[in-house]
Amino acid sequence: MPLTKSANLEIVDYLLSAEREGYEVTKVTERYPDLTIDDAYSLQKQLIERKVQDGVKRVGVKRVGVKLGLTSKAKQEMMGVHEAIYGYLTSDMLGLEWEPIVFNQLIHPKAEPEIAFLMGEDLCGTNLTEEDVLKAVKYVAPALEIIDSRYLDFKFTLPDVVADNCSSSRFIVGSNWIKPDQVNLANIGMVMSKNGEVATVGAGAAVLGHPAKAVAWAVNKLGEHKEGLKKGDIVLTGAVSEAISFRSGDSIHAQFADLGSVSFSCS
Ligand code: OOG
Ligand code: MG
Repeated sequence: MPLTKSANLEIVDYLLSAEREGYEVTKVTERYPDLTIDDAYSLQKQLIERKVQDGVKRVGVKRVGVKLGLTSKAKQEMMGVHEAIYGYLTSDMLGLEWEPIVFNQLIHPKAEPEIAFLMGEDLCGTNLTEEDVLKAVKYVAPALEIIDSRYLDFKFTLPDVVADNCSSSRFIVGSNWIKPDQVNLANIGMVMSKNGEVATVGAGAAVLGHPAKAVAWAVNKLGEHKEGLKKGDIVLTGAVSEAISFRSGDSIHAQFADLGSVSFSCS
């Protein structure tokens, strides 16, 4: 049975309050065990619309791009969810390398090293390939995503995580923007360190074989809902290794071969 309008509103409120106030909540599927993936993507859309509407009244929150999740084996094994997902990036999530992330605004954050794309053209369709994606990408850059599931102990099922906008919380893009044809994105190696010690290693190919292939998957999925990527969008193509937890006082650094590095500290 589809969710009623009031159930939709209630779940969106539930997840948005948990994010705003920084507390954990039980999974949506505990109350709604029949929640489908389609219901979950619809909840995600309503959640982003609400965030943008509420934000306009306060600080002007805008949609700025799309993120992919669970595109790597390492992440799928880690979370016990074996399917890729997508969510939205909004302007309030954008962190800066020189501005510490404030730990007490978050619940149980983790950092993920990712390759970011900046779109030079709109891209919409249901049959697009890796090559189509690469043609529409203007620049690639190193990035760190901070995920912070609103669910208890960071545990969820596929519909839960989709409804929660794929655990999105913050993201930081490094300042080294390069043209996509100047690097072999699948071969790029990455080392992520916490407080100067190596924490995880990965490579561009970890993301469904090639980050552009992962983006083609997401665009085709978005296309089924008559949506797509827009010129100027930032796309986080998915973690190239496991995520690592951090807390106040920690600093995280991801070094990508050919792409340069990106880092943040947490206050
Ligand atoms: C879901 C989001 C995963 C990625 O890059 O794989 C993600 C989660 O693990 O909480 O953003
Ligand atoms: Mg991610």
